[in-house]
Amino acid sequence: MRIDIISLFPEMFEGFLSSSIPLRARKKGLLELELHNLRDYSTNKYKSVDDYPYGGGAGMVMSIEPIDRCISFLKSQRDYDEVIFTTPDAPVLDQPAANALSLCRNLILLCGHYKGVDERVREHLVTRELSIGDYVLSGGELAAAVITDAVVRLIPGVLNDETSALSDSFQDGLLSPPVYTRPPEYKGWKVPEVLLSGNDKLKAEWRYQQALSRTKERKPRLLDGIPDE
Ligand code: 6GU
Repeated sequence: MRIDIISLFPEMFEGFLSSSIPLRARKKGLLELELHNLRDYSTNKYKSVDDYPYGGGAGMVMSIEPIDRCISFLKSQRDYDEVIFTTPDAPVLDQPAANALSLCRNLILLCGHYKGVDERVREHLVTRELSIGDYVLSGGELAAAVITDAVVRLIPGVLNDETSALSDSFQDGLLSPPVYTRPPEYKGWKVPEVLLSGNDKLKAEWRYQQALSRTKERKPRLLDGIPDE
């Protein structure tokens, strides 16, 4: 997969990209990730990328021209499955959406900023909009990093067996059951007896029941599509 991130603050991605799963994916040759500084696509001498809003109101608006120039350049190099704009007024990323995006070959992530972007960008250049939750961040960069992480870890071969995405919370529509490791007792706090037994069937059943009751208690919405036991 190739992901092109267009941002006013590409340096915000450095820490994220030099560690963690995306780095692993890049080293394995499963991910190509390129950052593009929007300022490089500005044509005026001040390298400005924003302007005052028509009709007034607070804050600056990201201009269409540098964004169009950047996206057009990228599109001249290859076809893209989606041009995604990160903005808090969009549908919230969920696991099914991450699963679907992980099947794409080429993605553009455009990070929103200031009071927003000229609406014509959303109308004509963007194919999809995503938020990561109902709160406001200072910019779309952290959201783009979250989306990238959620998607990249699903690319086949990025994770190894132990960390396989197939056993994630949400992936089978259930939260993960609680987990324990040695010692079996610490300060009198005990690991559930059933997990210390040799009975694999019983242990699997326990894990499933825990996953189910956890989901019912904490995120019942996830059970909407799943028939009762
Ligand atoms: Cl995508 N952008 C911003 N600025 N804030 C957010 C967000 C995105 N998602 C949640 N909050």
